[in-house]
Amino acid sequence: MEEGKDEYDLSNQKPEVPRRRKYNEEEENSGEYKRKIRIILVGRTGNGKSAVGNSIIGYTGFESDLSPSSITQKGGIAQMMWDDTTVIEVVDTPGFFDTDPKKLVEEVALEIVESFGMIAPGPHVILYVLSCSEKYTKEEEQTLSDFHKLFTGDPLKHVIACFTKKDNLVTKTKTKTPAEFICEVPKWMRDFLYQIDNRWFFIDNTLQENENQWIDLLEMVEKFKTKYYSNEILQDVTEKLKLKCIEADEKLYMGSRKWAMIKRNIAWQGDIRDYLKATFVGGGIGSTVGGAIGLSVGNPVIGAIVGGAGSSVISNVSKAVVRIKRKSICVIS
Ligand SMILES: Nc1nc2c(ncn2[C@@H]2O[C@H](COP(=O)(O)OP(=O)(O)O)[C@@H](O)[C@H]2O)c(=O)[nH]1
Ligand SMILES: [Mg+2]
Repeated sequence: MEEGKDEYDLSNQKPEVPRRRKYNEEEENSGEYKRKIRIILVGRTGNGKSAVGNSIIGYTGFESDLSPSSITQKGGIAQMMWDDTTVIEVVDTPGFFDTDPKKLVEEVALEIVESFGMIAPGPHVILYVLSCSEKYTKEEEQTLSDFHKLFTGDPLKHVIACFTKKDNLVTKTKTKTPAEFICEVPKWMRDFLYQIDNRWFFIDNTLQENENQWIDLLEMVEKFKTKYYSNEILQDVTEKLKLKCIEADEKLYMGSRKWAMIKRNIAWQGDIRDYLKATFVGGGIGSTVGGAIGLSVGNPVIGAIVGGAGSSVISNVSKAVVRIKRKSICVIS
């Protein structure tokens, strides 16, 4: 040993950075991974959902638009292999809650169910994306109550609040720490953070290498060893997916490539469209805006879900949808 050098001095040993790589879809067939963590990104358009998704997976899997004139409203699914053991599956969502009023009711309903199909049987983590660069508006507060209408039951124990645009906390004139920022958020948001046991995270998505931010975030995510979140809509969508497996007369594993394909296409299947009409349009919309598919209304789905009879519309209509008998042909991961 060198003179004067402490045997236990580890300062020269860089901690090993956990590896992440793009998940190869071919690997889906083998299903050889220890666990899969499903994360759904929700929040208002422009808050940075797609950018967070890309920061997590480490490649451009989602379209994150810089130009305000061409706001992207697309959802999608992308995966990353973490440390060769854990598949991180991220589902990005279009801004359900701030939908373009010109969008058709059916379109938004399809988007929701498509996203729910992709995240089926349910997300382990709901990343509620907020931005720390703008003042919070009434719409942002409204988004939270709309979120509860869509994510019924007990979603909060799965939620992490993710504040993007951390770089904006540092300006020429002042610097704020995330904790200082949190002290100044409006009461409704403080209450929300309290309800999620203060699981908040700040991220700067502009950093080229993202440094180790994604590791810190995934370490937070990792703590969710609990069962995934589900609700009536997710259960129904999952039943539909299982039916597709049965129809295909194959033993399909959730996690298989084919399963992933089915998930991607689920919302466009004829019976899913029927399901949607029954769930969203036939029930709620009918009571509020006349039931015509194609009607253009502000925030239509939320209107559809809560329209008239409050949140019970979901369960009532959902229960009316013919339930498919479970067959143990699909394996839930
Ligand atoms: N400065 C900065 N801009 C960000 C950050 N995250 C996202 N953005 C920008 O915010 C805008 C909206 O991001 P996007 O991911 O498309 O938001 P989405 O509509 O919620 O998916 C884009 O112009 C992004 O480049 C961040 O951490 N810092
Ligand atoms: Mg986006």
